[in-house]
Amino acid sequence: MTSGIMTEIPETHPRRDSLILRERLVEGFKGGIVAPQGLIAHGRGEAMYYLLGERTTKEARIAARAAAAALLRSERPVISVNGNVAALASREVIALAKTVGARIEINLFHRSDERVSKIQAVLESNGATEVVGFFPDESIPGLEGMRGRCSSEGVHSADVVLVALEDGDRTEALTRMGKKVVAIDLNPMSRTARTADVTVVDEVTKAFPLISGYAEEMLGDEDALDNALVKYDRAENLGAVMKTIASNLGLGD
Ligand code: PTJ
Repeated sequence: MTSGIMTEIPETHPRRDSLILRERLVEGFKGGIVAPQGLIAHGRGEAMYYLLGERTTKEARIAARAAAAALLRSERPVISVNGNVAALASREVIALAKTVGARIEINLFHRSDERVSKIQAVLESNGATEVVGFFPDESIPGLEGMRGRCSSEGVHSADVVLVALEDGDRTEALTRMGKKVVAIDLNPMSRTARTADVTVVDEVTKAFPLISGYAEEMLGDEDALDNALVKYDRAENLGAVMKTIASNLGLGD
């Protein structure tokens, strides 16, 4: 869903990749997919990405391996999608869902039926088949209003939920429900990053293909799955990410 007036970005522009993501979000906003607040949330992500050196760190790779293993070991994995994720990474979400056999649930912080159906249309036009979320018939205890609604066939009955650009309240509520949470979040200090069982600190368009790649590589290899999970320690991983940021800021150890 585009308005067809995307700003042309020169091939040679040094910040081309970043500008393309901005354009996708602006298009998503104009098309009613992205909430206005989503544009601000992206700015926060951009700032964190800049501090990380705008690259995929070794820690993100270790976490992405563990994320892939958690999803492959799951009986009922669900990928939760919001407006920003749909605008930036619909195809990447669908590819991962197919690889690990996950359902996709649309879960919005600023929910409206209109936005849910637009996001569903975008996902389906990109090949998604099992999208739930339009009729949320269950609740996430501790989250009030529409924000706390979810689908019985999706998040409510999932054992592992992947969230990206997620609000800390929902991440905490999901872990209280006993879900294993895999998060993609560029801010290693966010509540989501510090609450999820596995946190991949990377840009969402990079993180999804990274997790998919590891999932394909480890499919059916139980030793590799064990190894990926044993090698990951969230506190240690986030600590190392913080050190990278400190070093990029010239703060040393
Ligand atoms: O579509 P809705 O209604 O569900 O609303 C979604 C937003 C994004 C508005 C909502 O979830 C929100 O307000 O998110 P927060 O609390 O601002 O959290 C967003 C987190 O994602 C922050 O920690 C950002 O650093 C991080 N982030 C932003 N852009 C990216 C990102 N992480 C990975 N990739 C990004 N492109």
